[in-house]
Amino acid sequence: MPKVKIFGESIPNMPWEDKPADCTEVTWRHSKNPIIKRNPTQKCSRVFNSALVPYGDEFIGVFRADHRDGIPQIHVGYSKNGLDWDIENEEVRWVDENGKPYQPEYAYDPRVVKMQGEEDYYIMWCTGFGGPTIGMGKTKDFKTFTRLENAFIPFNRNGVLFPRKINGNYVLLSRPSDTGHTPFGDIFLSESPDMVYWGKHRRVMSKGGGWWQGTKIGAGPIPIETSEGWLMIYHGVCNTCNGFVYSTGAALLDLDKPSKVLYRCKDFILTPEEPYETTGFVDNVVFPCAALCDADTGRIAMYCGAADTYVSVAYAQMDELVDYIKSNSELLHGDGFEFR
Ligand code: BMA
Repeated sequence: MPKVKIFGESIPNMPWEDKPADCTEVTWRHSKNPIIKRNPTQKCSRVFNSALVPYGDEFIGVFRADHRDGIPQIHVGYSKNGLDWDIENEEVRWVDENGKPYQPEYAYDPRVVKMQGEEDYYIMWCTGFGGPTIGMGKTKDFKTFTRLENAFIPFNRNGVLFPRKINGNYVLLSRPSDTGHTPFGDIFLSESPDMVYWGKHRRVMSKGGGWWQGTKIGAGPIPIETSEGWLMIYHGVCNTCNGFVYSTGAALLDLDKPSKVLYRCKDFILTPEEPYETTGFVDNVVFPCAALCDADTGRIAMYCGAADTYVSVAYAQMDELVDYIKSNSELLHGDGFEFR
């Protein structure tokens, strides 16, 4: 049993490999990465920045797939082991709450969560709405998909819902941005009683500190609830002569007031190193959008987009990761600054 209690489900069939004996890092990569390669279906030329949930005793994924015209849409995929995926060639077809077709102009970087106490799985993505912002939808069966109101007006990205209501409200992390390859950005939090009206905005965490996260940061997988706080895995970006570099970081947020940062690891926990991360459509990108965590063993499998071209998996152990975050923590001015 892990020392850190995980308030989540048992996922005995999740992907896992033990840490290699010579590994000195807090995370390690799946030995057969990338698990999704180029051209996985006729229509999809590149699949990356994607998410999944356990579904029965298998897994269902929502994939960001860039089509041959370069425009991204969300595709559903199925897997028995979380590693070998059967991705549908046709994109998700959304309808509004009256059943009328309501297809996003483009859709990228989806996250998916089973909301505690509800039958619905919520999907969030970056949607075209006269500029990028947070699209929101739900499904019970991954066959019919209903769009909800967009959470925000443009420009915003990286919308990530917590897996349960907190103090009676839905809680959404997001990263206000601009219309292009945004050169700034902090993680904010907003609350809603009904998934329609969002308010009580708070700034959770600001960019800065270590240079790897000096340009912008954005939430990644659905936060994982533990006895030490919400584990928030996120991406941090630095700017270089050759463009942005996307690494992965981790922090712990207060369980009742998640706008309050308890610990924030000053160092990245994953950064582009392997060829599939350093070379692709966009070089030097590791972009986590989902994490499976087995409550019984503390095993974590992070699903990352790699170089805007592939999907890869990296592993961590909850106890070790929490220790690492706490013993390398450095809060910045602005972290939880506006929490009340
Ligand atoms: C961001 C998003 C991500 C992408 C990243 C690196 O702005 O568009 O989808 O992975 O840039 O290109």
